[in-house]
Amino acid sequence: MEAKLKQLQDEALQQIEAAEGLKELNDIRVAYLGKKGPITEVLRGMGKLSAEERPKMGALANDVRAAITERLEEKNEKLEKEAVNKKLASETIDVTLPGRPVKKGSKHPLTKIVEEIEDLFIGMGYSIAEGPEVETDFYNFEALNLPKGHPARDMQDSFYITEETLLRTHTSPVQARTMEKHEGKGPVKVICPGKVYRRDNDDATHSHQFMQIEGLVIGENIRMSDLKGTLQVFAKKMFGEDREIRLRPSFFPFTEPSVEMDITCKICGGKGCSVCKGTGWIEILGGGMVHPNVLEMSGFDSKKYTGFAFGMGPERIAMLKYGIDDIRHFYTDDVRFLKQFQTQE
Ligand code: 2U9
Repeated sequence: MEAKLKQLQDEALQQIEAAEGLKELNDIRVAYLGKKGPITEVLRGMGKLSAEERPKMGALANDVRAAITERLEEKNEKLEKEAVNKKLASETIDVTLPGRPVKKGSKHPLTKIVEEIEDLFIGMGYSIAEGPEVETDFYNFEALNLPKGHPARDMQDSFYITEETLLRTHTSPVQARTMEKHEGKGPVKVICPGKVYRRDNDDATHSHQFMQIEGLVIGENIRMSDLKGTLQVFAKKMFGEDREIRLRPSFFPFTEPSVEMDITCKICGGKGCSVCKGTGWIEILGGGMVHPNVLEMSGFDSKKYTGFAFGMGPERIAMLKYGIDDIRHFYTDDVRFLKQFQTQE
């Protein structure tokens, strides 16, 4: 029996030594120390031994069990440590690896131009005013000296929503609303940037939705020369100090007198080319003295107050400044176009 116990111990210790995993080790524990294991079996057979041998064999069996248990625990600890280390090694993060590059977007060229124009006028003391894109007939037309029956109110030219509401066809209703808020008291000095809508067929120079920036100054003794000086500063800051301007008589229902402003063509230096259609001049905006009817309609006394207004299309300004040949580039979001205006911001 003694030899049997020793042999069991040797076998068990050998198997424990060779065990490669925690499951295998547990199987060995169950096999040797479990209720149905060989050591339990040996102990059961002790009844057959003499009274002298019994305590000796009992002690030996307990020693064998203790030796196997101790080795099992040691090996268990070792295997657990190995398993943890293996897991840690497989989950290691190399913090020295370079990060994935983040693609940076940038402002849309139209946004940049609008902000540039806004900054320029803010520098001259203007505030920015905004208003709704869905407008009433009154603010979009009536208040701007475009009474019912005026050709510009043609259903074919505007996106009507109901008989009395439409998508604004210009940003002028924002100025009309601003004047109304002033309750007949000047001065007023605002620029109004925003989207406008017209029922046009889209082509290289037309878009059913585009942007406008309009300005309005109302005060006592505001004169045409104030408009001319303001627009001259704007043109030179926007296109270069070497540019000259000229004003031509024009017509708008909301201004009287009305003008259109040209700048000298930089491409041909004034000699005449395809961009300036051989004239040496390029039209960039319109303006004029606010029509007395418009002043009165928005609560200003036209005997006390005068004002000037102007309007421009930032798409056209951007097209001239950067040599863009098709207005649709601004709205089709082609990254090849947009990337050309990418700057670090
Ligand atoms: C009020 C009074 C007067 C705004 C004006 C223009 C002339 C003009 C066009 C240029 C190109 C718009 O973008 S465009 O299509 N605009 O020429 N706009 S005077 O006059 C106003 C506006 C509001 C209360």
